[in-house]
Amino acid sequence: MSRALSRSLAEATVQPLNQPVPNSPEEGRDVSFEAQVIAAYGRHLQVRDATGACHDARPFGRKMHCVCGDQVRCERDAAHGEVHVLEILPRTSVLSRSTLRGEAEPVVANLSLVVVVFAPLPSPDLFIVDRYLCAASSAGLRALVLLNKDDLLDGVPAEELTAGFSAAGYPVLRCSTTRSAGLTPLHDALRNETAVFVGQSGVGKSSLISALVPQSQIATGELDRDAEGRHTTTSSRLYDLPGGGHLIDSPGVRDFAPAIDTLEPRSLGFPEVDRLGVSCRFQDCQHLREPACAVREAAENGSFDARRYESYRRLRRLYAQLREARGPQRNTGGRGQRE
Ligand SMILES: Nc1nc2c(ncn2[C@@H]2O[C@H](COP(=O)(O)OP(=O)(O)OP(=O)(O)O)[C@@H](O)[C@H]2O)c(=O)[nH]1
Ligand SMILES: [Mg+2]
Ligand SMILES: [Zn+2]
Repeated sequence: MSRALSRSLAEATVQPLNQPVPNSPEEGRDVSFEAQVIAAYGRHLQVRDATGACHDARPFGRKMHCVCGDQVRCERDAAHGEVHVLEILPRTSVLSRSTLRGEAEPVVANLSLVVVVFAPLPSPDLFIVDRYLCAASSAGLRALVLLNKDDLLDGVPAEELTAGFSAAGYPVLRCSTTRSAGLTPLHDALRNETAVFVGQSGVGKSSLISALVPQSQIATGELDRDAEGRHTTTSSRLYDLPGGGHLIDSPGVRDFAPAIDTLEPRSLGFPEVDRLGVSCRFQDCQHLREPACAVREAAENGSFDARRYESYRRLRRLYAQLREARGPQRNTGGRGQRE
């Protein structure tokens, strides 16, 4: 087990809900039980059972890919003092990304809301925000855009960064974790949701969760300082939100590509393209160079945010590259095959 994870799992036992199960005679029996994956670092998992007790666990079988939020059926392996995950129960939702080979990889499961966090610092990559929003839409999930560290805007109007997202129809909130500003509307938006915080490394996802879930203070122990002095979360972890709901912290990314098979092939998950595309001359318009393309015209006349349109074009190119990287598919069941 990696140092970071073993430390993070050890720290987790300090939390009130994360008490390890005491040894008991019953423990020797191989009893199957259901639990939720509350931390995932590759194949190292922590699961929480119905009594609230937490166990270190690992998937039984090479092909099983458990993620934070999964509901699973487990069995205690008394001989080795381990808990095995035997089965992932059906997921109500899954946020997925694409690997460089174009294969879908689940990131987090059974959530209701994706919170895409960005900040003035580190220098924001709004294309990453767009692509997370597309992944959320293709997973059938609601999404919220959160501008954190608004204390660092330095005179730049927040709207310059957020207007494209609002125009697309996404709720946008802004806050400063360090100044505890704007946290009440955020708390309200998260109540009774199971929300994942995603975004670039260093935008303040873990800080936000520490602020919203006071008992999670220990989670900052999970953060490693790299050579540049930046904090980095290495495993996804689920926290209980006081007043109802759950928040999942996730490791920051340098880049993100949505899973290509779940992306809606015409709009790639851009709601504006979906809306405007019905007026294109060609039904199979890809909104690039085709004549009488309502999407491109809207971008030219300013009624569709030009940066978001550029983001759509970039994702269209990436989509083609990833499909090529993956090669021909034997199974033609995916939505992406209908193109
Ligand atoms: N100025 C300012 N700094 C903040 C704010 N929120 C977080 N920070 C700082 O930003 C740095 C990174 O915060 P983290 O919470 O570790 O960021 P993260 O998104 O979890 O990063 P990864 O785990 O690498 O993905 C820390 O030094 C925080 O103190 C804020 O609202 N304003
Ligand atoms: Mg973090
Ligand atoms: Zn078009």
